[in-house]
Amino acid sequence: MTGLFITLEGPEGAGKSTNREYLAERLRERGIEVQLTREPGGTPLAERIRELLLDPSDEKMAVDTELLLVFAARAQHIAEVIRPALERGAVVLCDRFTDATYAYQGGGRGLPVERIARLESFVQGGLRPDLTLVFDLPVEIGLSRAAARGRLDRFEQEGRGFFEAVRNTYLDRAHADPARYHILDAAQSLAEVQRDLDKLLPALLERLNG
Ligand code: Z5A
Repeated sequence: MTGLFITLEGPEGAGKSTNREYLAERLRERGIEVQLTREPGGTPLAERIRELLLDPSDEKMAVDTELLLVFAARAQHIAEVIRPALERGAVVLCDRFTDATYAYQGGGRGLPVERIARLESFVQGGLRPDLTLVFDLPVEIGLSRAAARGRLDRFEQEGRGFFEAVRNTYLDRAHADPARYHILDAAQSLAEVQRDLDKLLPALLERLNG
């Protein structure tokens, strides 16, 4: 595959969606094809699974059900969107991917890492992001940005300890593999975050061409 697979990760309200659009613009103005997408979701079927995952319902979802739904959506997304885009040579900018599973179902829910890793191999084969941007910020700032949007989804209703575990899992994974991850300080102003993204662009373009 000749494209570049970039994922954007981080806790709630970290600015992933906002900065995904910004990065897409910077790449498109250079004539590069960009596939914008997100997880859970990215295809009509996977978006229906997303609704199941986010909708707060009276029936408590078992953690393994949650894990399997996340990977069911991912299998569809990879087959229909991610692999075809990479085969065309596009840059795929994906708002969350499997690092979110390690952070939320692993760190947040406490599922064993090995269970997640087995599903990762089964569903993805060798597919891994080329680069993962981790938008890091203190939990209380992210939660206040999310709360400003109104109705909270099923994950956003979790307590502070859950989100601390999510954040720590992202940071641990990023520190363990600095070649793949780049941590951005998402507590800065949007202009400052985007200035940091601008600094990353030359290296991204080099990887795409190289
Ligand atoms: N999930 C999971 O459990 N397991 C998995 O494997 C996957 C996902 C893939 C849906 O994700 C949920 O799915 C997620 C984890 C779970 N849990 N939750 N909740 P999502 O990505 O759709 O949900 P989200 O993280 O809540 O998205 P978000 O809150 O929209 O965050 P964001 O995309 O990072 O932020 P944003 O929309 O760009 O910005 C939020 C607001 O902050 C907005 O008003 C911006 O204008 C503002 N903003 C952004 N940056 C700044 C700065 N720097 N300063 C000030 N204000 C800012």
